[in-house]
Amino acid sequence: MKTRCALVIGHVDHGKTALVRALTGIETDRLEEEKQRGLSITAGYAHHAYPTGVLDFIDAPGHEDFIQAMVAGATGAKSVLIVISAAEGVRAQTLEHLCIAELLGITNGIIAVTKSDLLGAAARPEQQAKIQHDLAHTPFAKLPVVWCSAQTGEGVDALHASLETLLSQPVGSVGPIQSFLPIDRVFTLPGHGTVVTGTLSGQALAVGSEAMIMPQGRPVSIRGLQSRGVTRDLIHPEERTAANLRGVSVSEIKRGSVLCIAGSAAASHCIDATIELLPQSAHRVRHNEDVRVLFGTSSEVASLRLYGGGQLGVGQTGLAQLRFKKPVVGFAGQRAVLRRLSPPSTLGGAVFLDPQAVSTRSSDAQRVSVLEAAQARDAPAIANALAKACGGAVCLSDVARLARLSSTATRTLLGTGFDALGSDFVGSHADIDACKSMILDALASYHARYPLHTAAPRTGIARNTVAQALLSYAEKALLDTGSIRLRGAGLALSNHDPLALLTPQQSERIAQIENMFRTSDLSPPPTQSIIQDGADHDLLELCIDLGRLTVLRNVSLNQTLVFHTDALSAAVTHGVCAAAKFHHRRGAHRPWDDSQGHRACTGIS
Ligand SMILES: Nc1nc2c(ncn2[C@@H]2O[C@H](COP(=O)(O)OP(=O)(O)OP(=O)(O)O)[C@@H](O)[C@H]2O)c(=O)[nH]1
Ligand SMILES: [Mg+2]
Repeated sequence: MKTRCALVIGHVDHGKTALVRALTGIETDRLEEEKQRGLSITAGYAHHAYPTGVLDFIDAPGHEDFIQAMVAGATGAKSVLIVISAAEGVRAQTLEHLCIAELLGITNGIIAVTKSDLLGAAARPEQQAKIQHDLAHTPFAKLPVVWCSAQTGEGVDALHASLETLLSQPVGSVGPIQSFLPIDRVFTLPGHGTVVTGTLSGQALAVGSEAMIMPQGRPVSIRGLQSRGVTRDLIHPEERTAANLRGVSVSEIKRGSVLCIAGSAAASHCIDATIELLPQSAHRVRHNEDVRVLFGTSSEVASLRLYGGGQLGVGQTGLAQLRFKKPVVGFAGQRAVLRRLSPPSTLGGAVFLDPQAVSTRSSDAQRVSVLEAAQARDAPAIANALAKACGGAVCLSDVARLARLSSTATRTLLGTGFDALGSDFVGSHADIDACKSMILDALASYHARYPLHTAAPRTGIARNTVAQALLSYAEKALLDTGSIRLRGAGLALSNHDPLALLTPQQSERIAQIENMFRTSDLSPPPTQSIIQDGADHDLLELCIDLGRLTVLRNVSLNQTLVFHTDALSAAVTHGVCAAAKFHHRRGAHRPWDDSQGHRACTGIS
């Protein structure tokens, strides 16, 4: 069954509520105050079933004091029913509502010229021409026009016929990837508990789903669902939804909270966005200016931090970070309305690029590159821009969020230009190759500097701009191809051979040192008695690195001795443990421990 949600907008008192009542038989002004004042204050909800599907109507209040309620009502709507009084024509709030609908990306729909009973047939062509003239500069100029009257019922059938066509009209997808229900009402139903309502977007929502109330991060489960008063197991996107929740009380949920699938959204103080100021706005915005941001059912104050600083003039577009005073939750692609704080007026709109941004300097050029790629929804460009900002290892879920794609679709789009570095990280071939070259260069220069060291310590290899995940991946690739090898805890170029680099004098001296340890069997001399200078120390270390000498440390006596490896092997072969023998001789109470490995002898002198 097709469903569509139409936002009913127009100037105050032009007859929106009366027309919705005439179309659906449902009274949307339910508050006592609304009935007494004859004025809509909050959005009202009604629906009508057509042979081809069901249309939900969100009746927005027309008064300019209730713009916030109008924007909250617009959440989830994909079409507009523009209501214009035949007697008055286009007025200020008509234009402001149209402007907000355009900022929210809702531009398809129907124009109903209502209260036709107040205008004689002869005057109608002129009024229609005037209305079309007044709308000429808007994207709504070409929408079908239906004359009607809630009072007499004239044109209501024609309006129904026109509205039914909305069900089959395609609209651009600006929804979230997963189920996302901005909450517009919360109440307790006796015998059932907490119920929230809203217009669903993203994916279908099912009974039993493990969900979350955001930004509070409150886990809840969905006990029951209803749409238009009918109990359902599954609700589809764009349908009005009432969800009975387990695990949360009414007082924990605020207007502006969102019901979403657990783990699918995260709260943040910062949202990066494209900002567009209306050409007709009377005000420009300055870097760091506080503005009111209306999005979903939220209305929050944020400091508008323009990337590049300065100011944004009317009719201009720029990138900005919205810094909120408290955590908020949105989705990439979500549209928002920006309002001046005082006196309130609509400044322009925003399209969220990254709803989980972190606080960023406005001069950060790398972040601007990421956001420009996000504007184009170009997954490889986003990944490359992120790679520059985060050392080459890019979190796949970050790319997916910014590209507004699922992880699977993102991985496919990144294609063969990227390798998986770990469960959720990817790196470009260019960055992987650059990292491999960096490792090879670093090892070559280490070997040139310390030719007698068998390996370079790993800590010295990476520049701190390289992500650990990328480094590990490149290292493993070089090990797999045999370009480098592991030596103890260090790395070496495979062709590095310290013995081949010894001078004749060094070769002679290393043989002497080795021989002294070999002949002393299991009673090795203290190393201090053998080592004469720094050059000897390097040769001793080389013997240890090559495994010709072995370092053993007595933990409890805090002693370290060096044995010739042949002596230890012979002892083991003859069933006599060198360690045990030494243990007996020295009266040690703890076994020997070589857990520090060969390089542990670095401190011997
Ligand atoms: N003559 C005539 N009066 C109408 C018609 N439709 C509505 N009205 C009257 O116009 C007034 C305003 O109607 P509403 O439907 O409350 O207008 P609204 O646009 O919902 O007003 P807000 O929600 O406050 O912006 C009421 O007194 C209605 O009785 C119509 O078709 N013909
Ligand atoms: Mg009304």
